[in-house]
Amino acid sequence: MAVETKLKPTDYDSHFPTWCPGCGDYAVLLGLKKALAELGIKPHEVVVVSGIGCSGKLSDYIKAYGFHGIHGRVLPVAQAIKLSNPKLTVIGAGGDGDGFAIGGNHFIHACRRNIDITYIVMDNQIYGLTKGQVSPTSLIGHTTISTPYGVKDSPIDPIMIALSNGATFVARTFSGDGAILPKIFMEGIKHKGFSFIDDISPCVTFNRFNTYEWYREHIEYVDESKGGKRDYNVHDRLEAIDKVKEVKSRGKIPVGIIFIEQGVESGDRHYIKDIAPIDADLTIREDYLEFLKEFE
Ligand SMILES: Cc1ncc(C[n+]2csc(CCOP(=O)(O)OP(=O)(O)O)c2C)c(N)n1
Ligand code: SF4
Ligand SMILES: [Mg+2]
Repeated sequence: MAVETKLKPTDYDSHFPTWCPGCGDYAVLLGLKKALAELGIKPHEVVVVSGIGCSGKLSDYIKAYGFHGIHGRVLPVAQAIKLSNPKLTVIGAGGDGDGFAIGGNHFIHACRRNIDITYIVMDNQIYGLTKGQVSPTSLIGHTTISTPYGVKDSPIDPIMIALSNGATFVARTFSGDGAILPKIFMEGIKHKGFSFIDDISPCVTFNRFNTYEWYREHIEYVDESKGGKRDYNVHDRLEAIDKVKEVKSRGKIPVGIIFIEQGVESGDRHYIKDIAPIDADLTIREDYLEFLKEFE
């Protein structure tokens, strides 16, 4: 009889990362390995799809199937993989530039489609890989190499975008509190729909304004993860939106599990439920071959 051994985070070890020492992305990598091990999801059952940026290297640093895609296109690829083979656990990973600038439209549509993938954004409020340009989450006044007189535009709020466009699991983590990441990642992975996790992942090299210390002064847990207290119904979308507004009105950044829709299934509000997975019905392929004959 085969003996099942419990998986360990090291079972997902791949190349050693080339991120700068202290980069917040290390905590995401370790948190993800711990979450997958704890859930007993084997490396060959996972696909990590990443975009371009320092954060996008994550798919190279974890032993699993991987797709290091082009800038801003994490979500279409990740959703297509999940639809093609629903048995796989699909993780999307990228940066704030990747996901909210060039990939911003995909983010909105992934929220409303509710396909069962987990999307983790390593949000450092800067373009790290390209050496420190402004990103959609950079704060007003922040001077960067592309905004020498300070950022003029208001930052976007990814949590509010997710909440207002129908995402069914919305959370924020902070790489400075690494111990909390595996638990929230596990909840996101277990959730049967689109899970969005905005990880505050400080860039210690190119963002000298939003440092670990700065975040420690500004974050506020909305749940019991770390010293906080839940004082609203996490399953009520409008209450979650009100809570985020209230925390922000005090100049704070809400962190923790912010919203979980109950009773949803992947793609429940869409035609997607009716699409047969590729391996489920081989007649699809036969039809396709018939179709191709028309062009011979
Ligand atoms: C189509 C396209 N435009 C621009 C770039 C250049 N580029 C590479 S990474 C990047 C931004 C990375 O920022 P972010 O997504 O926040 O990731 P980080 O490096 O901060 O983790 C840009 C603009 C590119 N690779 N492809
Ligand atoms: S440049 Fe910034 S985001 Fe990139 S690895 Fe270094 S600390 Fe991390
Ligand atoms: Mg970034």
